[in-house]
Amino acid sequence: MTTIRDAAFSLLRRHGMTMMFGNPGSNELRFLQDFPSDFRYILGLHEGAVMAMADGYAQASGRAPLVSLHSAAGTGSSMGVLSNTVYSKSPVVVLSGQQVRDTVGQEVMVASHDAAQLPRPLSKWSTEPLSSGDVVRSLAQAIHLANLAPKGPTHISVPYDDWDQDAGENPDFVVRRAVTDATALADRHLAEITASLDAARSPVLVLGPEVDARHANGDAVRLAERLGAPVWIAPSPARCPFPTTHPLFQGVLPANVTGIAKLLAGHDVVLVLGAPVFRYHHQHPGRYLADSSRLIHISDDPSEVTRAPFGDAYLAPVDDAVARLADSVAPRSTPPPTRADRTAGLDCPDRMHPDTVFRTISALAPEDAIHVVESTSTAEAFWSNVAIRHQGSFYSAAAGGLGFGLPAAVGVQLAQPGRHVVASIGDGSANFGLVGLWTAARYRIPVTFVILRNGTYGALEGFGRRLSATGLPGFELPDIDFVRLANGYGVAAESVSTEADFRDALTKAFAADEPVLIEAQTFYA
Ligand code: TZD
Ligand code: CA
Repeated sequence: MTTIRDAAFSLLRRHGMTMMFGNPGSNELRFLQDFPSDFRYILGLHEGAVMAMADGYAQASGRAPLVSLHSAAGTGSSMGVLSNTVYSKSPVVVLSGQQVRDTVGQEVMVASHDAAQLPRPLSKWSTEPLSSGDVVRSLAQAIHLANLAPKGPTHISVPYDDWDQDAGENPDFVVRRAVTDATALADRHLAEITASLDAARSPVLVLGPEVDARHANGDAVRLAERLGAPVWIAPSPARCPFPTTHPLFQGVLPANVTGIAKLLAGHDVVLVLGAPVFRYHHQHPGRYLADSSRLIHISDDPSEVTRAPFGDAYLAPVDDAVARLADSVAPRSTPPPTRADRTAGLDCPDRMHPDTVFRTISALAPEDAIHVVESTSTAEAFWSNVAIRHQGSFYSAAAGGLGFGLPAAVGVQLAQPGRHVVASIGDGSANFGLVGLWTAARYRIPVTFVILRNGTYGALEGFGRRLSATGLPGFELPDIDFVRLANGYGVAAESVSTEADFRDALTKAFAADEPVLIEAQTFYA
């Protein structure tokens, strides 16, 4: 007899989903029993960290992991991070354990009442199969949907007495079927966009996370160079789609209407590739775009193309579109644009400016290092100082939900064991995912964690000023000792307050084959 559990593991194996992140409870044990030796289970000590590790792994490997969570309480604990996962479009399949089928209606202990509903606004699809006979097919649907564009998290809740049932005579059909995304921009649409770009006096490119997710970075460079077009990264970036060292690179667009309209005003055609139009944050009412500009938007996401309030959109995969546009547009020779110079901030005697932290990281990290960043007030310092040259080199919380960065770095490092991962995390943000340190130590995952300790929720001070919100309660964070916290989780750590000491600490951390935490004393700037 093939059990539903056997069939489920065959299905996961067939889709290369042998990496599992989890935190178990009583409902999950019958699924996890006799754990197959070709699977790997990474334990996280809180579901937020579990979800972030899985999200980082999914983004950096391009492969969907399975996330095994306890019923309502466990799944519920993951949802802050899940708010990022749905926007980073990470293919993650969440499997929640459920009480015995016949008892859920009575709401016995650890039954999840209305389980499919629980993570619904934050997942692409969520289900609890109506019978044990539909578990394997439902799991397959969750896997296919997570992996089809736009990718994203899916959720399935399975009562634990289902796993030992007979899978019946058809599970092999479900296990072996393939579902392929065969969509591409039609030739006539390619010709339309090409004609608009060729007719443009001054085109500009705005690139989003999908370019990096689909490994279209190289073709984006080709397209920009053919057009001689300056390149911006779409606001609040979760990934880096273009080399920041390239002469056509301009920077990251600000997350407000008037700021973007002003920076794009001189361009008659704005081509947005693989980003929402736009993910604003700060309220600055105004016209979206100059009247003389036209915006063309290419994305594989029906929600993204339909919810945008301006521009003409094409629903298409961006890698194919960029590659073909780079071949089809007429080459032109335009002198490269200039980038405004910025003066770096100065250190205090016993604290570093964030510019110093990122300049030092960039100077000492290997050139293909991967940066996972969750340090909210230092975005400008990061983008002004850190050189990013390759695909898959930057990850940040796609919806700004803290608790992603620190554990996500652990998942990214698992996915990319050949590259160094540097996690630059604020002293506020770090506490939302600190338990990720334990997983890094437990499995010897050699991330370099840099905690920027400015002693405050810095970004909220800035927001407070913008919103003219006075008389706020204190946002200071004194007396958090990250060296002792890291040591408590089994991670070696030291605290530094000068550039020279930071250089020494980083050099040692990059040479180590285990996780290291550096608490960098900084100030809010
Ligand atoms: N809770 C969660 C889960 N996500 C959030 N984004 C917030 C609260 C609100 N929040 C921000 O948006 S930024 C921030 C908070 C609390 C402060 C982060 O402080 P930090 O970085 O020390 O990590 P800075 O550089 O000091 O701002
Ligand atoms: Ca801080």
